[in-house]
Amino acid sequence: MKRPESTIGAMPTSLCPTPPVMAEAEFGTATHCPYCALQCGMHVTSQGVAPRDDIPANSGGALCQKGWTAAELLTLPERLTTPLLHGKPASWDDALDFVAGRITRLRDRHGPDAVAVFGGGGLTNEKAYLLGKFARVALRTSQIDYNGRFCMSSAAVAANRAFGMDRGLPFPITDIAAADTVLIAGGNVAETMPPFVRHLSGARHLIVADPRLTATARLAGLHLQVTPGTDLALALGLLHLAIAEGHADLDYIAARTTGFEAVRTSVAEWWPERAERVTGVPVAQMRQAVRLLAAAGRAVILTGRGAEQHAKGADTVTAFINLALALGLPGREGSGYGCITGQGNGQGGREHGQKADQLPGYRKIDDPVARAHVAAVWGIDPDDLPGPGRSAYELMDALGTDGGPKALLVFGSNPVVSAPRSGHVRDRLAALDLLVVSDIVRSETAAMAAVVLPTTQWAEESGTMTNLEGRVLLRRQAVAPPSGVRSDLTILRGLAERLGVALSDHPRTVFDELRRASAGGVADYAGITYERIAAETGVFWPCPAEDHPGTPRPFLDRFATPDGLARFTPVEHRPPAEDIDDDYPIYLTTGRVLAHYQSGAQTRRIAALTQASPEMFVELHPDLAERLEITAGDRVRVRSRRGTAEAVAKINSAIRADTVFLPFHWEGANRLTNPALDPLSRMPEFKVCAVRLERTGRAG
Ligand SMILES: Nc1nc2c(c(=O)[nH]1)N[C@H]1C(S)=C(S)[C@@H](COP(=O)(O)OP(=O)(O)OC[C@H]3O[C@@H](n4cnc5c(=O)[nH]c(N)nc54)[C@H](O)[C@@H]3O)O[C@H]1N2
Ligand SMILES: Nc1nc2c(c(=O)[nH]1)N[C@H]1C(S)=C(S)[C@@H](COP(=O)(O)OP(=O)(O)OC[C@H]3O[C@@H](n4cnc5c(=O)[nH]c(N)nc54)[C@H](O)[C@@H]3O)O[C@H]1N2
Ligand code: SF4
Ligand SMILES: [Mo]
Repeated sequence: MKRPESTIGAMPTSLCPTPPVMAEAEFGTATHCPYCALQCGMHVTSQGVAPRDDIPANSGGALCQKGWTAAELLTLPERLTTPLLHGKPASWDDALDFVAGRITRLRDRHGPDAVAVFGGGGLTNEKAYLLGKFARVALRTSQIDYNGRFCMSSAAVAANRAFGMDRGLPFPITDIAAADTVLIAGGNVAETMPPFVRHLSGARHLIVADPRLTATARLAGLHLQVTPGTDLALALGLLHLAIAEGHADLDYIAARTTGFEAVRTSVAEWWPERAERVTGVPVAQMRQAVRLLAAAGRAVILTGRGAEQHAKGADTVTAFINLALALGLPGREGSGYGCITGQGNGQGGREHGQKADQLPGYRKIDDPVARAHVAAVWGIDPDDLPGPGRSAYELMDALGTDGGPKALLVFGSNPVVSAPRSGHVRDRLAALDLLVVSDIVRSETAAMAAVVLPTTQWAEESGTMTNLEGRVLLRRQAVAPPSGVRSDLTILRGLAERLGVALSDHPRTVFDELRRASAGGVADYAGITYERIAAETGVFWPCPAEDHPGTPRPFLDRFATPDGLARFTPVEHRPPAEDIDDDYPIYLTTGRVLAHYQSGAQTRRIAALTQASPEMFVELHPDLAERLEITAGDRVRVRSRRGTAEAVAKINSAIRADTVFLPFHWEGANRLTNPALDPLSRMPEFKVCAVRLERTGRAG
């Protein structure tokens, strides 16, 4: 059971290649990776990138394959450098005049909600903030949401409900190294954040819940091979066992929480055999997991998208938080619950107002006090602030319909590939009067747009990013952008100007305004300055004043609820929105591979990464393959009630025999996925639906 130190101490070389040798003098400007929420520190040099060793997330100089090849993004031959109007090169004035003219006409005819905005968790805090302000003040629309709805929303709901605050990791990532036991439910960090594995190296016991024996699960002493969509039952079963075996920390529960009795009653019927029947995880393994968590001096429970991207994701995360609270973990140094935030600015991107129901500082848009504060910073009447709008998929679903938006402006997302039931999303985008996309390349979504606006990217501009720990970082400009492109901030300023509203496009000015807008909110950035971030290698929010040290561990003394107590909430298991049946007898789950990022718009254009992972594959178990007479390399059609996808068969006993896996980095996987939404978070059920498979071509 106890893992030998050596299995996790060293990073497998395939996950983290050796750095190229680079002389000190050649180091360019210190910045951060363009991709995930680990936000590894890197230098951009004339020869590529080199890791920084002052950033704790990747201290010791780790980068993954995507990070090592990131400099190629700066010289992509397919880089957009001129605006496109109906597919033809146009001047900036012509493109922006056209967009503003169309917006004005649509607004006059149908009202301000005829124009919608879709943002992204990869945008800097400055961009996310300005996008929200642009929507509410310049467009006066309520119709804004972003791709974080597809990513972080279920964990956010659960953390807000339990702790009164949603900071992915409410502790520094380095705390994880000191934990005795770490449980990861539905996260594959060895592929999605390889340097994260270094922070697991101190943990003596790693437990991973995943329907696949992933690279991460291989590092674990205990792999709980759950049936897709059953983590809620797993967490209920684990809590039942923890209570039954006397592991509930009653002193902690009395001192720091409220609501335990109702939860205790609700898990009484989740005896382990029942949990085994639903999840497929043997009772003995559940018992072992509970004992390892309970025996640990320090223990950490983490969730990833595997547990969260379900129509019951918010309740699933709540069930894991209930388990953590019963064991007395949150708010104790070195222990706790955390969600592994995904996108580069997945944390900051969900705090400053590009979400349908939110204003800067993680304020609620329907809270009169929040509206008054933000309206004062923006110099408008609170009554002129729109109310909450539609969530991401509901917004996509309404495009071009009666009463739905007629125009959509996309900044930092490629929903044609990444949204659920993407065939339908394509149809809705095609029904728009106006689609505008700001991007660095002609993504699948940009290819549908009437207007494409070429923008600057990461190392070509400065801005702040908040990493998965809630540490606000400075991503500095390291190179000059190609001529012809404009930053998203300048694009927003240009459009707002044409609509009669003045906005600044200077990152630091925008950040200073964000600080004021966030002051007094849950995510309070008031005391954070570019100078402090540079001097302190990042500042943890909340940080209400310039002489405040920032808050690495916000829950040590009290939780962010009105009474300071964490809330237990009883939750109930239910089956997936679409279960398997005779017509569609196999579970489909989706996720990521090491070499590609998200919709693949960036990484599919990098030679080393497409070489490592050239095409869409479907992973299936040898028993299932034999039954379907499929052999490795065959071409396979995967079909759900919503569409079909073609893929190459990859046969692998690491996956459950009732489940197949598709990466979503190519257009296809999401034609199949089910847009059933979580009632609380509006997160779609990316991680489970029912499919059938047929062979369409032989290998070779
Ligand atoms: N290489 C790479 N890294 C990335 C990204 C990327 O696109 N590529 N994206 C970044 C972003 S935005 C995010 S959100 C993170 C995501 O990071 P992760 O959450 O680690 O990524 P996923 O591959 O989506 O899902 C993790 C695992 O969930 C498992 N899973 C599927 N269904 C279930 C289920 O029902 N229950 C359980 N317990 N597990 C299940 C899958 O088999 C998969 O191994 O990664 C970030 N890092
Ligand atoms: N089936 C399935 N679907 C999923 C998921 C899953 O696990 N399974 N995961 C979901 C998750 S967690 C996420 S986060 C989403 C992500 O999916 P998307 O929202 O599609 O994310 P990206 O592919 O990162 O899209 C970013 C786009 O913005 C461009 N870009 C990069 N930098 C900038 C910039 O500074 N400004 C502008 N304007 N553009 C820029 C990139 O070139 C790219 O085209 O996918 C979701 N979809
Ligand atoms: S782990 Fe994430 S932040 Fe670090 S190099 Fe890889 S993609 Fe970049
Ligand atoms: Mo994500």
